[in-house]
Amino acid sequence: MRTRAAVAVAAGKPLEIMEVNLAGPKAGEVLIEIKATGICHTDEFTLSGADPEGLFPAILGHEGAGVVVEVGAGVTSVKPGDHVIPLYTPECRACPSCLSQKTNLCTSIRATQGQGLMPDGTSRFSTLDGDPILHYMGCSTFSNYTVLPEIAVAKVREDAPFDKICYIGCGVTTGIGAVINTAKVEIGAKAVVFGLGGIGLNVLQGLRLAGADMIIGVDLNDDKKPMAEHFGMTHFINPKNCDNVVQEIVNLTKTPFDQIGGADYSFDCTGNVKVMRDALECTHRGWGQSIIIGVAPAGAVIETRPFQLVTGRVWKGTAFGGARGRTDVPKIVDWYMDGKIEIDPMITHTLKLDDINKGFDLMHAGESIRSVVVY
Ligand code: NAD
Ligand code: AHE
Ligand code: ZN
Repeated sequence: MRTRAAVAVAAGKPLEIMEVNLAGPKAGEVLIEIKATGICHTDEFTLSGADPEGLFPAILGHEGAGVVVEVGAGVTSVKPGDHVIPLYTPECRACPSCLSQKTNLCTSIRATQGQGLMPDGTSRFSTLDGDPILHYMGCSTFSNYTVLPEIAVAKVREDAPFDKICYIGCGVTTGIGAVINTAKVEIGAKAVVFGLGGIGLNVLQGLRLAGADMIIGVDLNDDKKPMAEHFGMTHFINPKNCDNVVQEIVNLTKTPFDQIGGADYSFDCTGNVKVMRDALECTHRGWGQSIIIGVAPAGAVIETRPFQLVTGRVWKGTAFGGARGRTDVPKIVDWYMDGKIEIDPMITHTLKLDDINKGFDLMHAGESIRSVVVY
């Protein structure tokens, strides 16, 4: 079949909207009509050329929602008409990682996914001249129709709006999951969130759900403050107005009883390795945990004095918020539909596919939280 897609033709170039060929689903695969997709900072990261795994030409996008149109041989868990959210972290329930119950990082198709290919080592997308176009993160939601492995779709309820729940395909689940699954934040905790964008705001609402007492937000952009307060931030620091962010956080978290100070938990949602260091070093001696969510460019490394870890701080990372997609994503859709979590205010812009590059411009200008493309 033919479908319209935004194609990343080369690093640093705007996406090109064009008709492409899409081959039907092979065994174990499903054809999905994407109804809506968010634009995540990770799409920008790959398009910019900073991603060591970035390959071109490719169809980016990994934060979608849509409807199953056709299933390949042997597919049993979804059928045409089912509403689904594509999963860049699949859940096969059979690989060593899934069976370990220690990680959400299913490894069954990771190698081909990183090469922009379906599990059989080929692409379903091609130009009208027949040249292959690569998949991205196994999802390619910047195409109106796409093919995914069955193990990489979460079936969700049919009354949930596509233009909101697409965000659960990455940002919402990543932010809330980092708090609940990875950090396991407890009631009364003091936490710091670095970067108050599409991920950071979801960390904030995760912290509010978990019952944190003090929620400090850090961002270079003062305009992020009102929305962050709406999602539970209790204190704001702009590093531009402060000599030493780490010391400021230590001071804020001190009490008459605890003169050491430091956050119980911190979260990096910037992808900046200097910020990651501050995020670790502002946590409490003896028990502070810092969770890296941000994705850093090729070649970037994190550093700190080992003494920071010797004295009990823990550095952790999280992908997709530690969520097991087929199991957890339908529950998060229920949380949204039941009003336990909010999504609507974070979707600041809704665009047509033809205007998708505007979504990247808005992100660069710091004017959007999430832009969503509706097909
Ligand atoms: P975003 O652009 O919406 O937000 C980033 C925020 O960080 C902005 O508000 C910006 O002003 C702020 N910021 C930038 N530099 C800063 C600094 N030095 N100090 C303080 N604030 C700073 O991006 P997003 O969609 O929220 O994504 C955030 C990061 O998370 C990206 O690196 C993205 O690739 C990554 N990410 C990771 C996962 C995962 O599974 N680990 C999932 C989604 C996104
Ligand atoms: N390809 C990059 C790493 C990108 C990355 O870390 N991706 C996250 C999801 S970001 C979603 O917005 C992830 O899931 N990582 C686990 C994995 O297996 O990719 C690089 O540095 O090579
Ligand atoms: Zn993402």
